[in-house]
Amino acid sequence: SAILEAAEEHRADVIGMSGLLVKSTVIMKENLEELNQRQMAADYPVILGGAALTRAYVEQDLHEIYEGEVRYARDAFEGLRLMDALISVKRGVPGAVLPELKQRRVKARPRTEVEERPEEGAARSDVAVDNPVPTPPFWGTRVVKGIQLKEYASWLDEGALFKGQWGLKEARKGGPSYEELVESEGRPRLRGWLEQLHTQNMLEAAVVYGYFPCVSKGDDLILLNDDGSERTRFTFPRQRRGRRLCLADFFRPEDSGETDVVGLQVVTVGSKIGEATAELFEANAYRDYLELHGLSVQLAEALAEYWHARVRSELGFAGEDPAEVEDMFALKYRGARFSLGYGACPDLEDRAKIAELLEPERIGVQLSEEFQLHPEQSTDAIVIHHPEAKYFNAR
Ligand code: B12
Repeated sequence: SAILEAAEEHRADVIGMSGLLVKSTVIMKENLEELNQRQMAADYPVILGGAALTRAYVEQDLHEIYEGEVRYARDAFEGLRLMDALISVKRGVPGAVLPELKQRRVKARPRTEVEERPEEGAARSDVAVDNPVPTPPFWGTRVVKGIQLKEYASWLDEGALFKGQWGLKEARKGGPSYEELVESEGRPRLRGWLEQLHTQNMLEAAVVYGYFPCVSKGDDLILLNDDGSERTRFTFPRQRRGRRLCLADFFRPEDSGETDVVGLQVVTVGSKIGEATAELFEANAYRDYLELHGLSVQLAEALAEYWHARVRSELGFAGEDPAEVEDMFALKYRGARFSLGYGACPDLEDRAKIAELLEPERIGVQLSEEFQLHPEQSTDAIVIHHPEAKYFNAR
């Protein structure tokens, strides 16, 4: 594979892989098996990181498989410590050892991708079935291009950007506080970047979205054709305890004789900004890379949130929106936007159904075989208008 070729070419000491989606953890496992097969495991210690991984999965499950060293890095700093240790061991520095693996506790695995069917006859939740069903302004799909940054910039979640992406935090007691850092660094840098994005025309925000007639049946959401026949079907997992929620419950049951409406959307901020971040990375301008990449992904999220607000307005209940943007991020509006791969709808394979319905190629977005959207700064969602629809974990 490309990774192994690059490792050989650059005579790498260690191979590092990053997994953002659960799917990528499966690919990592295959890569380790390939290293075993090619008898390269002894030459290449591997460090793994990323949101989709857990320490247990790497240091227990993958450790059992891989014939070389494989370690988990929670963040870049742990990655650096591991690098130091691995290199010292390799150079034969006296007394050099790798940090010990964490003790095996319960057998933990990453969230499985295999669908677990609920037991037969699992009861529906108590979600109301008499909520009003709004009428959409049109049925089918629409493409919207040329959305200006000023339209969605106010939807940027500064906390997620500054803390989650830029890593702003109080460094030590007595040093500047988070709030001070936001004022002195966060906001000025953000303003600078946004201006640059604007003047260099680096954002190409576009949306494809639509409204589809639908009903539910058990754990299924069934999208309908004009003549009422089935167009496509999503099967969602149901909670095994508590309220026994399932996304299907937020839609009118088939036997009610009524039809409901579901919104679907794919948004992207385009590919130019991804190219710009790649250039910064190539130029070893890591701080700028990290900032711009982090901003670009949060802008994708902001665009998704902005468009969801548009959908609420088109469905006629934007009047219930809270006044403060922070309350928007806390989901204090009617309904919710569920992205595939998250707790209530974990199966990334379902993204193919959204792609088929919305044809995001029309805004330059492709779904890869690993069910990832390209460009990276894109996200899809199922928009549900039911007042009780809020995030939950189904597995
Ligand atoms: C921001 C975000 C987004 C952004 C940007 C994603 C991106 N490409 O960066 C946007 C809005 C675009 C997005 C979209 C999606 N996302 Co998202 N997203 C996140 C979120 C909230 C943060 C990720 C992030 O950027 N973190 C900041 C970076 C710097 O951290 P990091 O990647 O973890 O890396 C650090 C460490 O892990 C470590 N590390 C990472 N790799 C490596 C490698 C080595 C060698 C070392 C040493 C260290 C190391 O070092 C880094 C610095 O400390 C996570 C949840 C979470 N809290 O992690 C979900 C998450 C990754 N997303 C998720 C999902 C499902 C999606 C979507 C599929 C949703 C959808 N249906 O549209 C899409 C996929 C996008 C696509 N193109 O197809 C899931 C993935 C789980 C899964 N089922 O696979 C997550 C885990 C959320 C969740 N809890 O379910 N997402």
